[in-house]
Amino acid sequence: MSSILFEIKNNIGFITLNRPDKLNAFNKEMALLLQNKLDECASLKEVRCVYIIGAGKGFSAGQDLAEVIDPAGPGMEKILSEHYNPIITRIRNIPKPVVAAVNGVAAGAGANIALACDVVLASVSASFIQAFSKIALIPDSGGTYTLPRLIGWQKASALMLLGDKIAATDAERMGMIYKVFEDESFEDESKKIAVTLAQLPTKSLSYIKHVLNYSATNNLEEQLLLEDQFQQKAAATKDFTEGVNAFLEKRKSNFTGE
Ligand code: T3D
Repeated sequence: MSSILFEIKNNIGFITLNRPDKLNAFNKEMALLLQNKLDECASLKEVRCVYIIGAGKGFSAGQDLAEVIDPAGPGMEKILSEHYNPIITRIRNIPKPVVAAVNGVAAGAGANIALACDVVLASVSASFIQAFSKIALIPDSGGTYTLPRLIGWQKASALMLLGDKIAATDAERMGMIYKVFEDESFEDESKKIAVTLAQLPTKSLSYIKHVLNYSATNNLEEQLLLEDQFQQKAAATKDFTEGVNAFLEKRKSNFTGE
């Protein structure tokens, strides 16, 4: 069985992290396959949204710790540069929305991969752990960039130093994630959000994502210029014409993603 399952349905690329016996901890194969599937989603026009979930009861427990000490393993010096960093840059740069459907525990790199996604949803029994300090590592996979921007410096600092487990409902309250759903309805509700995203004007969504990527580092003037530039591009899409016509004709828009 592959460590990543993949199917395309309703214009959504469904990616399942599939090492349920290890709470979907990442080994080299799974990290490289995830990169590969994200590339496939980026290049296929029919994919207008990406949805990532874990198989079984967890989302992902981060790095497979058995692999780290395996002499035949990839080696500590390569794990970030070749496994996780390319996953995070792909998630941030793919010109389509990426949904993290956090169905259970998300720890270490597993948590920070989820938090790098555009819309983070969780089941009520899910949890988030910056587990790194517990094994004398530092947060990676963009965690030191993403988490303070999501929940503020103080909370991020405490969570990273202490490695506390945060329940999904607390994560939602802190602004770490978007929404929590009951366990029983989680897959249905999270997939509904992916379906909605896949029917929205994909190019404009990619421009929103691009402009947001810069908001953490740009000053206001730079950000206003970027908005101006990308608003021109959005206004030149077919979907903008369709959106305005649909509004004036009092009908539902039929966006094609162009
Ligand atoms: O080079 C580098 O390493 C740099 C990269 C770092 C990136 C990172 O992600 S570092 C952080 C790595 N992750 C962790 O430290 C988390 C380790 N796991 C846990 O603390 C706990 O498993 C959880 C809190 C996530 C969940 O606890 P619980 O009680 O629900 O489950 P469990 O019983 O601990 O785990 C179930 C099984 O999954 C178990 O296997 P077994 O005993 O049934 O055969 C456990 O060993 C396995 N598992 C869980 N996490 C990992 C793992 N196996 C390998 N690696 C793991 N990370």
